Amino acid sequence: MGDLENAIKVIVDMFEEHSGEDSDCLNEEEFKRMMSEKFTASDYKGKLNLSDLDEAFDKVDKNDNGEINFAEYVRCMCMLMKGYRRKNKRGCKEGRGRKKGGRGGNDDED
Ligand SMILES: [Ca+2]
Ligand SMILES: [Ca+2]
Repeated sequence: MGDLENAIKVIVDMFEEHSGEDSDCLNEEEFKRMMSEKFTASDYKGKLNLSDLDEAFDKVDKNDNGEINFAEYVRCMCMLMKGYRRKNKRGCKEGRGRKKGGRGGNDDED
């Protein structure tokens, strides 16, 4: 399996593994358990403040229904990837200092 396929598999499987059989969602408890098991590094602080799982849950639960569905989970993974990338200061060199386009330094919103 290629690296990308493997990464996708890990992310999807992690959702399946933690969402349980009650519903195709992560409830608050399931979400918190997953985060504390899977994110041991404390430096993912770009978008999600993982030191405060209550806050993280509220942030990820976009429609405020008390559960994380797959779409919200995927968003969460995107936020973590952005945070990881920011942490490692990776990015297009050409992009640095660019002002036009309205995305300069703030890709937090979507
Ligand atoms: Ca569940
Ligand atoms: Ca939700």
